[in-house]
Amino acid sequence: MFNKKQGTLSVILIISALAMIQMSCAPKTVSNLNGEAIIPKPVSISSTGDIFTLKAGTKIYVQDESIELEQTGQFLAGKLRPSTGFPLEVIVAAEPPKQGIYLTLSGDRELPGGNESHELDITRKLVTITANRPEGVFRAVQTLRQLLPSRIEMTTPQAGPWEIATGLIVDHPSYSYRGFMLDVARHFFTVGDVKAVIDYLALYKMNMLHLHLSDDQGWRIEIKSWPNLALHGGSTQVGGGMGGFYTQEQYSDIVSYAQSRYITIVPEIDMPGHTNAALSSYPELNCNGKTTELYTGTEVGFSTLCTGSEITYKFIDDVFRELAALTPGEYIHIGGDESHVTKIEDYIPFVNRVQDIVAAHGKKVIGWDEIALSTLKPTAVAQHWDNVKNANLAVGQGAKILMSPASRAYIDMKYNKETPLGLHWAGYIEVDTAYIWDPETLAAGIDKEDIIGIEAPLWTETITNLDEIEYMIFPRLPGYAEIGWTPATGRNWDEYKLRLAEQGERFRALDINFYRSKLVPWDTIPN
Ligand code: TNX
Repeated sequence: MFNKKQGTLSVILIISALAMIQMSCAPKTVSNLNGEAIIPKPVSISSTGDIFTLKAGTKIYVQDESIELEQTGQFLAGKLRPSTGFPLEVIVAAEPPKQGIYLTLSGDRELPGGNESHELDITRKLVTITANRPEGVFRAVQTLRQLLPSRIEMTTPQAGPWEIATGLIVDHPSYSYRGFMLDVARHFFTVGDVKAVIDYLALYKMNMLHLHLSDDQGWRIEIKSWPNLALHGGSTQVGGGMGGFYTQEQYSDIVSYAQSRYITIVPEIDMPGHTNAALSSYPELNCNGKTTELYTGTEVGFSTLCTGSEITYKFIDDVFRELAALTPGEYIHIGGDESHVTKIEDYIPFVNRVQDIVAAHGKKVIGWDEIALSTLKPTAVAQHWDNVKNANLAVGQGAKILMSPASRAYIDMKYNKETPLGLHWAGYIEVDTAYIWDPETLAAGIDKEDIIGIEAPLWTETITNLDEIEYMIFPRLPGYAEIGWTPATGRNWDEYKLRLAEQGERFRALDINFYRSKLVPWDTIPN
């Protein structure tokens, strides 16, 4: 029987329930995959106008192929569970499912664009991620994260709905090396800090993390055959703080954490300059046999290994043997920059010999652009930071270039005069300056085929903790990721800044400390 009172009550209940849904999160009225603020911008997106909804019963299926797909399935579930509160079971499937999320390899259907190439095919019931290799599946999972509302990144339960616009995304990177460098020598950062950075790189599909492990102010990796390097050379930092170093076990933990996100660690031991921490740990490395004092200032270019002495090469051989054993990646970085007190006639044979040592341990050399003054091996990579002449010398020898032009890519440069952190010797780098450049047209004589990719180095003379790292890298890092991933023809600042503005909500959900550049319309974000 209809009861008027009950009827009124239920109408009120229905209306307030609807209002609550409305208030919590308005459901998508228009679904347009093409309008999503993905960074880096995918190569191709086509929208089909429908909606896929992640629900309490959604399952993540992985093709019965490799343990790696299952790990990536677990990575995805681990990201989605805290905010959705859904169980999101990961299931190994022999057959493609009818609904849910399905991670699969392309098998015979090789997608163009290499190992990281992938597709996301999103229909009303099913999201299918297909890639040539597991690393492509992992990259696609980052796109999926960005297609969900920003609050998906939060670690406490949030209100749904968890909707994704339907359509097809086909994607692959422009450059195979898309990197970031963290200077852990000027200031030491914990394993936890480095892992946080690795997670930020992963979200924007970056794939290389260069760790600057030694400099005048500190030696940060345990070398068992030369224990004093870390024990003494790692005992301080810029400003005189405690410093620190990674034991080999901790370092391996960083390497495997990165590996699980398909990020390669490139370890750097800088030489023959930038070596005071080593010179201070072992007197025999100095030409005069005397120990130097530890150094906590920020000058550069005053130290050098003794290039004429055999013990120097024994030291380098031991260090690179141990380091190579900890390094699954193909590269070891030998530094080579700003050796102002090494005579050029000593520097050239030194770098040549160090290249042989690295090769003997099965690795390829990367070095700052000055290494091009020596005879480069064809597999060597010169990291262009300063002198275009050096980069041209490298190309002339058949070597490849890693692009880190200081005036564009040095993420330790201040945004503007008011920026409290960072340096400005290479200029001020606002978010637009960081974004609007193209590696292949930057320097005469260096073309696309000469370039392996780009890297944004964070030198840490003025940076002391993760909060400060975040402030310098956000919001510039996603721009470098896009320069490395998206072809220049697909990049435009006026369009990019709108996508970046939407990423601001994601930074907040991830609790990232970022610079609110006035050039970016962060209209939804209070300061
Ligand atoms: C130059 S870049 C250096 C570093 C400093 C940096 C500060 C390079 C290869 N050498 O030693 O930390 O400038 O921006």
